[in-house]
Amino acid sequence: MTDDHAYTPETLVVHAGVGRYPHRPVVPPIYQVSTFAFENADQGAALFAGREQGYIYSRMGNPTVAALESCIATLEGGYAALACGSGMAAIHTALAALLKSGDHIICGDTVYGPTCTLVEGFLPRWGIEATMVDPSDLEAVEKAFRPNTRVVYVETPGNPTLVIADLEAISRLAHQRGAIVVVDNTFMSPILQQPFKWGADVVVHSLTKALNGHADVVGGAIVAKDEADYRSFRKVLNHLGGVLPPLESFLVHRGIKTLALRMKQQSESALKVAEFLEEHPAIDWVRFPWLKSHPQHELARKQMSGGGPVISFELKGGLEAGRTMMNSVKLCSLAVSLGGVESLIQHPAGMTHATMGPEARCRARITDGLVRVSIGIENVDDIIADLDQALETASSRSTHRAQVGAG
Ligand code: LCS
Repeated sequence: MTDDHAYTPETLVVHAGVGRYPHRPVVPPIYQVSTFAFENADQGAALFAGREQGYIYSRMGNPTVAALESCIATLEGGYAALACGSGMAAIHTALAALLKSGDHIICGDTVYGPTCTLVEGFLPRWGIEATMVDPSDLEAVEKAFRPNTRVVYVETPGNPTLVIADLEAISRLAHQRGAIVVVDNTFMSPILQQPFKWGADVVVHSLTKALNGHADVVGGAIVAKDEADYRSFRKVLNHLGGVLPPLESFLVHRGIKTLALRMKQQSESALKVAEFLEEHPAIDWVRFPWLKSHPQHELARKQMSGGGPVISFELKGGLEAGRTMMNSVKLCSLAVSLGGVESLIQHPAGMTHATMGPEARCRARITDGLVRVSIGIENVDDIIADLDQALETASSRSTHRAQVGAG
C-alpha cells in the first residue's frame, strides 16, 4: 500500500503490513535468523539504548514478525501489535504487564478454560485478586469493582456459551473507575468486531484460530491502543520471552489475506447450520449470536458485523446423545480449536473447559451436554448433511436405549 487512503478491511487483509524489502518481493520474506550484525560497537550500543531503530535479536524483534504485527494492528485500528507464541502467551504477557501484586481483576466467567485457570488459579499466587462475573449482567460487573480494580477482562462472544459482553457499557464502567478493558477478540477477528471502536483499551487474540485459519500454527497477539501501553507490553514480552517465530509469523500473515472472505462465508454458513439445528427434533437448544433466539441478539447486531463461525447446542438426550453425535461425524473432525477452514466439533466440559472444574463450569453456564461446533468453508449443505446423519445416529441410539430400558 503506498498512500493514506482509508482502505476497507477486505483490502487491508491483503496489503497491511507488507513493507519494502530488497528485491521487492510482494510478500514479506522469511527472515529465519536469530541475531542481526551491527555495523560497529557504537551502533550496537545505540540500538540497545533505543537511540537508533533496527533489529538486534529475534526475541526483541524480527522483520517477518514485525510485518505480521503491523498487519494485525492495522486491522484492529490499534497503535501497534505484538505477536506471541500462543494465545495464552499473549494473555499472560498482557496481564503481567498490566497487573502487579495488590491489584484486582474482574474477569468474564465464560472464557476459554485455561484463561479462567490463569486468572483464578495463577494470578492469586502472585498477589492479584480475581473476581469472575457474568459479563452480560452489567449490574454484577458494576458491583464487582473494588478500589484496586485495575483490569476488566472479557471474551466476547464467550467460549463456549457465546454470551456477549456489551463493550461500550463495560468500557464506560471501567473508565469511570480508572480501570482498563482487555478484550479477547479471537471468536470474531477484527473483520467482525473491533473492540477499540467501543472503548476497549487492549485486544488479545489467539492467532491459532481465525486469523491464521489453517490449523498449522499456534500463535497469539496483543494489540495496544497507544504507544505507552505498547512499550510496556514490548518490555514484558522481551523479558518473558513468549514470542512468535518468523516462519509462523509468515504463515499467519499469509492466512490473514483470506480472513475477510473466510469470515463472511463462515458466518453465513454458521447461520444456516444454526437454523438447521434449531429446527431439528433431536436438539434441545442452540446458541448462535445471529439467531433471533440468542438472548443478546440485538447487542450482537450492534457490536458485531456477523455471527462468526461457532455454534453451541445441546441434544435432548444430553451428554450421552452428544457423545454419540460427536463420534458419528464423518466430514467434521472431532477436534478442539475453531475459526479455521475445516469444520470441527468438540465437547467443552470434557475437553477445552475441563481444567476449569465443575463448579467454574456451572457458574459459567457450561452444561455437561453442551456441544460446540466451528463451521469451516466447506459447502454448507455438506456440513448440514454430516451433522444430520450424526444426529440421526444419536437419536436412534437414544430411542433404542429407551426401548431396551422400558422393555
Ligand atoms: N482465547 C480464546 C477465546 C480461545 O478460544 C483460545 C484457545 C485461547 C485464547 C488460547 O489460545 P492458544 O494459546 O490455544 O493459541 N481456544 C481453544 C479452543 O476453544 N479449542 O482449542 C483451543
